[in-house]
Amino acid sequence: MYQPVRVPVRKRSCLEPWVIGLITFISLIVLAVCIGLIVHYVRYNTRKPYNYYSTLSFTSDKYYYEFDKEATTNFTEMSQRIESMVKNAFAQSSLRRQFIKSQVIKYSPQESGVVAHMLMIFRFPSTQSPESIKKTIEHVLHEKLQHATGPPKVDPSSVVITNINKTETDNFLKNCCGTRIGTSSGTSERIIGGQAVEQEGEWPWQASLQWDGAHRCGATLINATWLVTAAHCFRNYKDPSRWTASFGVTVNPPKERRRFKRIIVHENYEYPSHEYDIAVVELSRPVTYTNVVRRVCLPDASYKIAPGSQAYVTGFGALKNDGTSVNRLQQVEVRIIDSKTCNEPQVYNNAISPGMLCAGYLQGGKDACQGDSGGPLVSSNSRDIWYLFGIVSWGDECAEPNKPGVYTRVTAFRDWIEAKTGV
Ligand code: 4AZ
Repeated sequence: MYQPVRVPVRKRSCLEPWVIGLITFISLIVLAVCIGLIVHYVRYNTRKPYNYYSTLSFTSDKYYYEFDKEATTNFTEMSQRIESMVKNAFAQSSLRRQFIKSQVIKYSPQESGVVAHMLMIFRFPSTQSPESIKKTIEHVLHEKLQHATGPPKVDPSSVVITNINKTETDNFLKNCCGTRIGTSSGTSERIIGGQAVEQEGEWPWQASLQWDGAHRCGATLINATWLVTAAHCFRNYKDPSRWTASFGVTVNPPKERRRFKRIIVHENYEYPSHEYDIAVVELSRPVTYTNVVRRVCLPDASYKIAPGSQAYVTGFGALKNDGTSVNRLQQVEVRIIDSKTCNEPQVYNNAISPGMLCAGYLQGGKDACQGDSGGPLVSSNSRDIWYLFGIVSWGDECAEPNKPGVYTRVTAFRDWIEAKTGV
C-alpha cells in the first residue's frame, strides 16, 4: 500500500494580528496605570506642610473668662467646637484632601465677643505659593463658616490669616501645655514591661531629680519654674542646695539642668503613710521651652478620668523590683483601675484613699518601680493634648499580679498645686 511520506510541518509561531493588538493594548493600559500611580505617589509624598495663623471672632452664651484659662474643661470644649467647625468647613471644600488640622492656642477678649487664635496645617505639592493658598483658605472659611451651626456664633467675615513657617509654628506650640513633637512610636506598645523612649521630646515634661548628682526621683514640669513630684522623695533629703533637676531623655548627658530654689512638701504628708504624697519644687531660674523641654497640662479638680482609660507612665526607675535606675527614659502604657476594684481584699484591701489613683494591670507585667517615684502618669484627650493625672507614689513591689501601681491623684490636689505655685 502506498504510504504518504510524513513531512514534519513546522507550526507557524506568528500570532494572529488581533492577539498582538490585544496584548499591546493591555500593555499600554498597565503602563499608563503604573505611570499614573508613580505620578500620584510622587505628588502625594512630595507634599509639604503649609502653616497658617488665624484669628476668628465669635460670641457665645459663655463669658470670655470662662474659657480664658488654658487646658480647663471650658477651654477644651470651646476649642473642640471651633476646631470641628473649621474641619467641617474644609471637608465641604476643594481643600478637603489638603487640610490636616487646626488647633486653637488661645483666646483674647474683644468688645463684642471673643477672638480665637489658631494654627492651621495643610499639605500641598511644594510648587504651590503660600500666598495663593492663603487666599483659597480665606475664601473657603468666609464662605463655609456662614453655614456653621453653633454655639458659639462665629463671624466668618472676621477671619484673618497669616502665613507662618515651621519654626514659628513650633514656637507657638512649645508655649502650649501638653504638646509633644516626637511621637514616633505613637500608640505602639513597644519601666517594667515597657520600652526605652526613642527620641528627645517624646515626654518633654519629664524631669530627673538628683541628690548630690545621683538620680533619686522623677518629677513633672508644670510651668517654666515649677515641678510637681512626690513628697516621699524628700523624706531624708531635705536640703534644696544638694538637689538638681535635669531634663531630656538621658540623665547623662541632660538637655538642661537647674538647681532647686525651694521644696514645698504637702503639710499633711507624714511618713510612713502614703497619703498626701505630693510636693512642688521651684527651680532656681526658669527653663526655656523648646521642642524637648515643655510643660504638661493639669486637669480641672472636677475632672474624672474614666476607669480603663489609656495612660502612660514614664521614668528612669528600675527595670525590676529592687533594681537600679537607668540612664535612658522608659515608658509603659497602663490602664486606669477604679478605686473600688483596687480596694478589693486580694488587691490593696482598702488602702486606696480618695487622694490616690491605681493604674496598671491586675495580671501584672507592666508598672512603675523604684526610682520612678514622683514621675508622671499622663493621658491625652481627643485634641491630642497631654494631662498629668498621677504622680508615681507606691505599690507592693513592681508589676506583680493584683498589685498595680498607686499614684497620687492629681485632681484631688489641683487646688493645692494652684495655691502653692499659681499654676
Ligand atoms: C518606690 O519604692 C516604688 N510599683 C514606686 C512605685 C511602685 C513601687 C515602689 C509601683 O519608689
